[in-house]
Amino acid sequence: MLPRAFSPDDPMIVHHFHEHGWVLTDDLNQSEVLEVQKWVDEIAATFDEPGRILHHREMTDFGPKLARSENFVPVHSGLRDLLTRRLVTTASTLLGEPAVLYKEKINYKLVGGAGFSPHQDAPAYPFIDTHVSCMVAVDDATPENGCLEVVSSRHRQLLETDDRGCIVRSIVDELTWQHAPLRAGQTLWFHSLTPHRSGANRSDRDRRALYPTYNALSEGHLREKYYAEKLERFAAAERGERVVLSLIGDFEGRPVD
Ligand SMILES: O=C(O)CCC(=O)C(=O)O
Repeated sequence: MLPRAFSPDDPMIVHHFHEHGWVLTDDLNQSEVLEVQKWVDEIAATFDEPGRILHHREMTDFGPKLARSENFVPVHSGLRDLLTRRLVTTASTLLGEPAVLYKEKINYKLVGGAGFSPHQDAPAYPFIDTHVSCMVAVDDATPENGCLEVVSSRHRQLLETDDRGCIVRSIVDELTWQHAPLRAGQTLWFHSLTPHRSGANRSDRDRRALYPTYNALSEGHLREKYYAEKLERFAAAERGERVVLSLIGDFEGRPVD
């Protein structure tokens, strides 16, 4: 179990983040959670046009399901406000300098959805050196439905990776993994070198989460460049046994034929 959640304006969050590589904040009240759940439903129902919102699907034991949506901030004012105004304040506090949104995604992990292999995020972030991400729980996240698992205080160096860009097995086995269950509306901020992974959703409840990533404004506004690069690399990628969601091969989901 993770310890207490902080208020986002508690100055202690910086110390906790630097010491452990993650910090938990209480961000949304109950009515805001309901609103964010509605917004996420709206994104899931939005038609994906090339160059606009990107949806990714996976095959589950219950049929094809949505696995991820990204690049939705331009088309949704509520989520734009949450990710580019409200949460950017905490991102700036944690980075120690003004932050700007680099990219955003919803990981749906619907019932039967796959998990993510152990990895650090930094290798998946071209163009930037100073960055922080968070998981905003849209639904309660539990060990049964595939909440994040993190390793504390191992965010100071890049660990050895395999050919998918995930942490090699011998190191994974030595690390101390800790489940990070979240209540809907809580936010887990984590360093881009914090090792993390998650299991499949083996429960009968969906586990949706928002994941914005911020970079230091001093490095520039790179969001459009990131999505252009991602689309180019996706177009060149070969089809394999797993769905490609990221610039590293961390997602364990099966492709939909
Ligand atoms: O949503 C999850 O379960 C894990 C997500 C993750 O690690 C990622 O998207 O890099």
